[in-house]
Amino acid sequence: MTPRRAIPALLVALAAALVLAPVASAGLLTPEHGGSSNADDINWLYTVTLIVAAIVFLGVEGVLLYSVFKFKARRGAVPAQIRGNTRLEIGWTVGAAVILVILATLTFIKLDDIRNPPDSSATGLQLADSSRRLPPNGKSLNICVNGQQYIWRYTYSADCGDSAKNLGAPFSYEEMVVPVDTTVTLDIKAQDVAHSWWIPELGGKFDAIPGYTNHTWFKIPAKFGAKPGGTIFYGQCAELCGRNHANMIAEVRAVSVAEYQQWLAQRKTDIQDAETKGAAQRKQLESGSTTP
Ligand SMILES: [Cu+2]
Repeated sequence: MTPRRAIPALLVALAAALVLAPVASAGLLTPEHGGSSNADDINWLYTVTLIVAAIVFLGVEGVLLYSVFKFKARRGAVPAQIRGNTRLEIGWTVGAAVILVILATLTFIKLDDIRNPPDSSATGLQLADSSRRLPPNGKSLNICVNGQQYIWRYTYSADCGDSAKNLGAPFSYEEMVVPVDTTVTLDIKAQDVAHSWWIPELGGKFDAIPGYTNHTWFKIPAKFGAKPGGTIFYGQCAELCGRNHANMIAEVRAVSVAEYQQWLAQRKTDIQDAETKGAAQRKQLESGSTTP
């Protein structure tokens, strides 16, 4: 390909990459949402800001293009000067300030809902202690999230700081199972290096940093738990944490409250069985016996 042809081709490829980049990781133009009210609020704020920015962009570009073509002058001609037009200058200063105040006000109103977890519904579960930010009625379910190179571990425990309580608590890797209609609070930690917990449809990214506990929450509407097996929300570690970072995926499976309780009980039994079998095997090996 000649350089003359290569340049337009490269420009088209660049434009396509820029247009398609958000599609790869989020919604078409706005953040993914629909799984939790905090994600919906983030999406709403983003959309409002995008619309205002688009109006400002089109307005400024429109005036610019209009001026360029309308007042096109020959070389050496002096265009009309608008410097010193007090009314115009006050107009665009006040206009910009008003836009800023409106966007800031909307953001602060929505931030409260994004940051503070809402109540669990009447049918939701209560399995958390009071060490973190809780919904107004204090009813929520807590799960400990631990980022490890290269997998997420979830411990289903009300108190993530108390290792004694955590010892017998059920756990799972990669897939977190949660009940719908329940405010789920997460204590997010990392075991080795910095990771980032991110399920796009359930809200923003939260850093998992060694030696520090981060908190977030989500509440999945009842409709997602209606079908057997529930609904799966997919995510990916969002912090470059090493060579297998790309494989550090995460899933949140939302099921009905009854299905969750059943799953949790089964999980407990399975872990206990595995531990008992492991202990028996170890004893056998240590005693030097080869018979099963
Ligand atoms: Cu990572």
